[in-house]
Formats: sequence, C-alpha cells, structure tokens
Amino acid sequence: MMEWAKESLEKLEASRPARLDQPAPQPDSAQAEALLKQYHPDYLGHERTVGVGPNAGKQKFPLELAQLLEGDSPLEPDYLPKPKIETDVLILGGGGAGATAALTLEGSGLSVHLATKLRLGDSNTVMAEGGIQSALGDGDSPRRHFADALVGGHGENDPDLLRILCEQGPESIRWLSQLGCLFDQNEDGRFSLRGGGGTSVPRVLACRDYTGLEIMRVLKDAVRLTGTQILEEHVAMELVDDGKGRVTGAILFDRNAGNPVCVSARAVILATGGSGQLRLQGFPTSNHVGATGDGLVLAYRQGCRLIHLDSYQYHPSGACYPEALVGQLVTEAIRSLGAQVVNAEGVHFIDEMAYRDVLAGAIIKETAEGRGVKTPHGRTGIWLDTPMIDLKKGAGTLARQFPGLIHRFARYNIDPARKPILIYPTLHYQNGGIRVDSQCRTDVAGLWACGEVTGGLHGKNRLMGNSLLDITVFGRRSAESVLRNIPERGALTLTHLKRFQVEREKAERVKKDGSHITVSPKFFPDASGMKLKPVAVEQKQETGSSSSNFEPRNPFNF
Ligand code: MEZ
Repeated sequence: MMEWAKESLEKLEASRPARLDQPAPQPDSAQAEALLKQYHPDYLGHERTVGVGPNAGKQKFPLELAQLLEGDSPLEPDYLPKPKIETDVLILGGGGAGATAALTLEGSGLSVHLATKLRLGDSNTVMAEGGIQSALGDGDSPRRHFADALVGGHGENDPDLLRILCEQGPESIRWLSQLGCLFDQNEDGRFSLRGGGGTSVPRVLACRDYTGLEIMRVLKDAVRLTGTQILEEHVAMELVDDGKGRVTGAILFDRNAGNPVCVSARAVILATGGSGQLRLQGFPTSNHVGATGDGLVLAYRQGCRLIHLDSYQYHPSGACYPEALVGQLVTEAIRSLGAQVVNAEGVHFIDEMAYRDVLAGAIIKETAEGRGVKTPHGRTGIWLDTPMIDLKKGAGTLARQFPGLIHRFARYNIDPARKPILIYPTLHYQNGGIRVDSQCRTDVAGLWACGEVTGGLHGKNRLMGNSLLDITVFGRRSAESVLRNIPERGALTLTHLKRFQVEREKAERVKKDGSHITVSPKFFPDASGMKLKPVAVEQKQETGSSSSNFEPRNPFNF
C-alpha cells in the first residue's frame, strides 16, 4: 500500500511516538501573515476589477469570476418574457437555505415555487461533513461565538449579520431537531460538542461526518410535504424586472422539456449557493457539481453589489490521493480530534487547528519548498496522520466518529485508521457574495438572498460549522422578511440586460477588447460535460477555460 511513499511513511512512523505528546508549533501573527501573503491563493494577484456593474473599478474578483460577471446573458435583451407560471414567492436553489425558506413560508397563504437546476437537495449542504456551530455548551454564549467568528473572519464580518447568526444558533438547533435531525449525543443525553479551528470552547454539533447530509435529508423530506411546487432540473437563466429596478420573477430553462419557462413572482429568494466549481486557479474543489456561482452573476446584472469576493476558503484538508478522491473533503473534525499535519520528513510543522487560511498557506508552503509527498499522478500533498486519533483516543475511535471517511477510502483499499492519508488544500467555500441587510434584502427591490450566495457574514475566513448555521438562520430570516414586505406583482421585462449591455459597451476594457466576453452564468462545470440545450447558449459558450494540472482526470477518458 502506497509503496511509492514508503520512505516518507517510515519517517512519519518513526517520528510518531515523539509527536504524540508534543505541542504543535503555533504561528505567531507575523508568521501567519507571511504565510497568507506568500502562499494563500487569495493573495497571489490572480484577480482583477471588472469594467461593468455596481462594483465596476472598485473591488477585485478572481479572474474566473470576473469574466462571468462581465458576461453575456444566454438571452437576448429584447426577448419578451411571457409568464408560464405565476407564484407569490420564487425560491431559486434547492439546497439547505432554499429548502429552509420554503418550509418557513408554509402556512403563510402565499404560493411558493422552488426551482433547482439539479434535484432538490443537490447542493453544498450535503457535502458539509464536520458540523454546525451553536453556543450550547457549558461556559459558551452567543457573545463568545460572535467573538470567535469575528477574529476568524479577520474582523471583516458584518456585525449585525454575525450577531443574528450567533443569537439564533440555539433556536436553530431546536428547529432542526424538531424536524428530525439526529445530532450526536453523549451518553448523558446532551448534545456532543466538538471543537473547531478558532472555537474557544467546544461548540460544533455533528452527525458523525455526514452532518450536512443528515440536515438536508430532513429538510428535503419536510419540504416535499408542503404545498411548495418543486421545479427540479430547472436552471435559472436570468432574473426579470419590472423595468423600474424591481425584480419580478425569473426565466428558467426546463432541462427535460428543453425550453425556457418564465415565472412571474412577487418576491424572489436567491439561494443558489457557492462557486467552488469555478475551480479558481485550477484548484480541486470539495463542492457539489452545481456550485458554479450562478446567483452571483444573475444578481450582479440586476444591480446588486457584491462583497468580499476576493476571499475564498481553501479547506486545508482536501484529499490528494487516491486520484478518484482528489479535492474531496477530509473534515476538520478529524484534525480537531488529534490527527496531525506532517511533512514528507516526518515533521509536525504547524498546529492543525490554526485558522483554515493560515493552515492552507502553510501546507502550500511545505509542498512548494520540497517537503511534500509526490503521488504517482504528479500531485504533491502532506500527511494527515489519522492513526494518531486511535492512539490518542482509543482503538476504534476514528471508525466510530468518521464512518464516511472510512467508507470512502476503503473503496481504494486505504484504511485511515492504520495509515495516514495525503491532503492538499481544496476550494471549499465562497466567503463573500451578494451584499444583504439584516433582513436578507439585496440592493434590488423584490430580491432577497440567503446562504452561501451572500457575503459579509463570515468576513474573510469562515469558521467550521458556521455555514450550516448560516443556511438555517438566514433561510428562515429571508422568508420571514418576504412575508412582512411582499410587493405586488409587476411587469416582466429584461430591461436590466439592455442597461448592462450599454454600460459594458462604454467600459474601457470592453472597448479595447471584447473578445473575453463569455456567456454567463456558467451553469455546469466544464468537466461535467453537462450543458443547457438551447442553440443560442451553445454557440456562445467558450470552451476549455482552464487546464491546469490540478484539474481532476476526466473519468470518461479510458
Ligand atoms: O463548515 C465547514 O466547512 C465544515 C464543517 C467542514 C469540515 O471540515 O467538515
């Protein structure tokens, strides 16, 4: 097993007894800053401003996202939407935030449609493993939760949003439990709480290492019992507006029928999730196949400001071997239970519970400076010494606490309880997003947003377990705000597209060189081979944007 890494494995095993009780080196603030500035992908200049829209010439965006924000709609601006569906509330996105919003609207008397480009539940929510934070433990409080998340977010979190998140934590766990989520409990019947990077006390509730899957299981079943009309395999192509700056619905594309469907809605809630599948700088990702940042593009064209989108989270422990698992999450909870990060020389080079961005920078540094382990596929990672957990906590602990991990690696004859696994940072979370107020209102009337598509809450580095809480708290809050403020039905136009096009024609960058304009949103990652059917879209779509050696192998390429 892993014969190609024999020499390094021997070094790791030789250093293990000494490492067992040794404190890990903690970077001081100057070292942490240097790791970020020199190695973290956010700081390497792979970004630019955009020439059009509300953030034009101001904030920087990753190059891949900037191109999409300046992109062309798959629809012509003079396309005249005719409504096929009339509803009160249209929710775009079928993950945890969208499902929570739908559940909250049940019984309100409003008609609700929920559209998802895949199936209900296909989302980053199901990919979340390690847990959900809530200040329920002894000595904990929402204030303490707030302080931890603010420090972790480099102090850039929106304080109102963060306060709401932390205060609503305990009530959200009650709500999820009453719906049927089975969070792990101790023998005394109290919730079992784990620590996470940056949590000053144990605060993370979990369902072993499939917490998001369990939450989504419950939300999905519950939504199917409501009056919400679920439009699966309906891709959101464009938001429509009344011609005076208010969103009044959306144009979807029915992937089965192969035609557009115009929905007139009094309110639209965007819950389209993240954008890891843009694979910034060619990084692998832990994200679901649908996470292509569609909501960012749609909202931006309507005039919504975006915030902190120069900041992405590269989860330090993405699988680096075997090839089939590259990019998949190896939950932080494993590190919090004692698995150490060790380089090719057997050196435990940093505290594995350092903030995610600092730890990711440190791992990239080790590999860049030649202290990583090369896989037979040409990748380089460092060890996560998983057998340490059973040594520290007793035989069988790893398998009991992380059945998902054991099962995933067993398919490739790897037993993480016996041998360490190789990890490398994976693109995990979109820290920034659409700017919203404390009622989840965007800059544009008629349009609300919640969950990963929004920005501000997590500042520039989200702590583990705050995203599952985010979708619960703000999924509910967005729906409650819609209930209080729902507008009347409005006209359906694509006026914003004309405005956007005019603005783009005037923009300096575009005048010089229009060749970079692509069709956006992206809808599906290149490697998936999935496409929208309309000819107009296929003709305009650019191909083969990134081909770095971080890209996963195409499994169809025999
Ligand atoms: O919130 C997360 O990102 C999370 C819990 C990830 C993990 O490591 O499991």
